[in-house]
Amino acid sequence: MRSVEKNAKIYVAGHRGMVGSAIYRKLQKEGYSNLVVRTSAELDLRNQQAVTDFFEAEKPEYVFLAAAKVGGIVANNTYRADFLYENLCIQNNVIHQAHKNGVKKLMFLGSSCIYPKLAPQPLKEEYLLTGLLEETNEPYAIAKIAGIKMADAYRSQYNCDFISVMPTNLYGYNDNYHPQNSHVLPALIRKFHEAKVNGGTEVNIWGSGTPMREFLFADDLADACYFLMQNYSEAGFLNIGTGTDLSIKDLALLIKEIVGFEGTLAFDSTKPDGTPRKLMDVSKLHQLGWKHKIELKEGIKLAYQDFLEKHS
Ligand code: GFB
Repeated sequence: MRSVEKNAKIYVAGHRGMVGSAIYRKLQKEGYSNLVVRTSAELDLRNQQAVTDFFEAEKPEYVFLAAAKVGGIVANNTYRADFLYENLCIQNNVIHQAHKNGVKKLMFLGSSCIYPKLAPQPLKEEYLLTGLLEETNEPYAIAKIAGIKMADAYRSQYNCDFISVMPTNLYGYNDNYHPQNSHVLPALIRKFHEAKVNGGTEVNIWGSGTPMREFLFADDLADACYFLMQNYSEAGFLNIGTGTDLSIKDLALLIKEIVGFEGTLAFDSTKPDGTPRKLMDVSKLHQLGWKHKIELKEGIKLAYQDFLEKHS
């Protein structure tokens, strides 16, 4: 970050996840040498005392809070209590200790699911809390909204420079390919690949295929986070996305083509569609001077290559 000397102590919470590892790689590439990381086995961020001890010992100057319990629509709808409890614990502990230990700047990462299910599209930041949330991920959304409000409350009461960013649906290196708990894009990469190599003739797509989704490559998100840590210090939050979306059916056809599967698609109406659309308005981000670089087709090819290297 321009205003930060290269040996500033920066803590990346969640550095093993898809987002945290992308941020960690970006900071290393930019020449930051004093990076602090802990695996979840080394530091359970749900444990208040453990987080207190960690911050008192390490005294990081900057924090990227990319650690969270995350998952796709079925995971969110299945583990509703876990998504609420664990994410509230993590962000309460990290944000509070960042304040108590004089962290200069903290970035909280949320998600586009914080918006009302039927808000006007594209989603502007001011639409937050103007309507009912999407039922399948309401616990996670409530936790992330609480994180935004907590960062703002610490800015108001303690003058903390804590910022929040809301990425759209993400994919990329180190994604989660779990058959039930993953997000749609990695799930379809895995399904089409396994059908191709196993001689399958049909791939099951959850829902109707009609919902629209926007997808941002995680390395682009990391670049945006690096940019905003230098150029954004306000209450509220900023959308981070590409500003374009496509239907789940069209996404499936694109992944089918890239993977080289020649069978057919079947749509499983027993699975939820979730919110019909959640396209983000990224004009504020563009006005600040940042725009994504990796387009969807190229990104899917990169993600598929990463999948092949790690899972086959
Ligand atoms: O990515 P996804 O799980 O989450 O699902 P959301 C997006 C759409 O893809 C839904 C459909 O309409 C799914 O029914 N879909 C089709 C599939 N086939 C599949 C499949 O094999 N796996 C999955 N997972 N979906 C999440 C929120 O919502 O978005 C999280 O639940 C988070 O909290 C995340 O906010 C970014 O985009 O619907």
